[in-house]
Amino acid sequence: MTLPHVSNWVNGAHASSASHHLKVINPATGAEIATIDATSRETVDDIILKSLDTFKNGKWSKADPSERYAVLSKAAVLLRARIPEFAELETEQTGRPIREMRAQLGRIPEWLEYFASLARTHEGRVTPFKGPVINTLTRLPLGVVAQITPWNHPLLIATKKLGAALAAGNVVILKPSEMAPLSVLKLGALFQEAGLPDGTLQIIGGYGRETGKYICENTHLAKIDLTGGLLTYQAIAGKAGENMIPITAELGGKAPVCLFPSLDVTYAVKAALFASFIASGQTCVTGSRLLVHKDIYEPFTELLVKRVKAFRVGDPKDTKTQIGAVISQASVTRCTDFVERAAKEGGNVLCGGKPTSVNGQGFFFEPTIIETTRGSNLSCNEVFGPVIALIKCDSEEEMIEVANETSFALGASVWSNDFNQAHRVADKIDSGIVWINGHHLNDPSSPWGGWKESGMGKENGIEAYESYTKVKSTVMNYGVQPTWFDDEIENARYG
Ligand code: TXE
Repeated sequence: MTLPHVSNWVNGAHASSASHHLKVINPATGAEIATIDATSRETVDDIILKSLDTFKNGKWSKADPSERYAVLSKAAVLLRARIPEFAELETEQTGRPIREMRAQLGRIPEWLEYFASLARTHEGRVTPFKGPVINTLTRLPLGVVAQITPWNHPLLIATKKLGAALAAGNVVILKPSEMAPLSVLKLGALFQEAGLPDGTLQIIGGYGRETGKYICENTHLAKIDLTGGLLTYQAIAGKAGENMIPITAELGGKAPVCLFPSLDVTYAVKAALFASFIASGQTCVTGSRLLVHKDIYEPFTELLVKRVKAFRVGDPKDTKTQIGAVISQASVTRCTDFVERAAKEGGNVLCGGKPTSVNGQGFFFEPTIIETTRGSNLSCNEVFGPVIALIKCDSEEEMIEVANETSFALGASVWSNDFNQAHRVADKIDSGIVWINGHHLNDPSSPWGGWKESGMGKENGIEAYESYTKVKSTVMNYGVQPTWFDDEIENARYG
């Protein structure tokens, strides 16, 4: 059977197929579902050079903000109308349950609406410059920017990044993950229908270590926006540094979920399930460390294990399925390795712990809870799968210490009915995002990004929009005389 091939989207059309292809696999069945281009360095360089011309011609980079608003708003309408189709495709290429994909995708047009509104309403500034001088600050687009996106939320992350970059007037080179590129490759035609000038959004397929690397090494880029692993950041940072290309990096995490005794135990367990097992634990903010106060630890653990054992692991296309596949065989192996090492370190596997399958196929891993101690491998390192560390803490102080003792600092949640305690703890947690009595909550207006090895810079919000602009300072003098070199002038102003 010949697989459908989806070529790059370049200059407003699907380009003719590249000489090398790569296969996209449905992780829930192991079946090959499509091929995409494995784009060569030569083609990447050519596309970026043409994109530079597109940026310079000003059709989008100098378009009136009201025009950018109109295009992005229309793209939101078009996207909203196609959510059911996109949700099915996301499920097919990621193995995530259809109920998750419908819920997640239902909100992504909001990102385009938000950034459309920012394009239309964002204002420059006038500084309090001394004297008869007016200083205006205006924001200009950066140029040709690269966006390197992952497989776990293919459309959400691409839409977040695109919204900000396009609203600000940039030309975008978008490289989706080779593991789940199909939905993102469909965005080109959608934005074209919305009125985006051809060549403003270029979507390029390929392996990260090849095509991704070629893109990030190109000297014409004005910014790189990566969501991916620390190793990927480290692989691109050197060259980008040499080329003076700034990077926004949204990397991994090891989010603590701090559960205090003022909580009803049933509620605390529901909180933990939600924090830990969305996307089979494959999100950067997965609540991968359950830090539970000793006063509720026993009943909490008993109920938690009961609920996790009852999860419906199954075919992601089935609306009843709660836990789908993980992305690849490599991910299954990684989960297995973490479980084995945790057991060797004295961890207690309370449930799960093994690879599994659905209808005898696919890459699945049993939802797993391992009782462990602070400082263990599982407590400190990211699994990016459904293997969750459970840690008993004796006090509020200990919980804060444990929460802060990994090299990551992206997301964290604090669950307590004691208002003062919730704020006190949230205040002391070292993390880019802290939720109180919530987890995973996300909004286009709310800056999203971590510190330490979780990355730098923000997605979402005015911060993301501004990170796709450069500031121009225009200083208009209406009174300072250029008398500096005149003879014997007192109090002449120089600066
Ligand atoms: O990401 P990769 P992977 C983290 C998480 C996870 C780890 C590995 O910690 O365990 O990353 O996941 C492209 N030059 N997150 O292997 O490889 C690649 O093609 C340029 C966190 O899937 O970093 C893809 O488009 N590009 C995260 C993108 O980088 C390169 C979501 C991400 O892939 C490249 C996913 C290179 N040398 C993973 N190598 C989150 N924050 O949600 C790879 N790429």
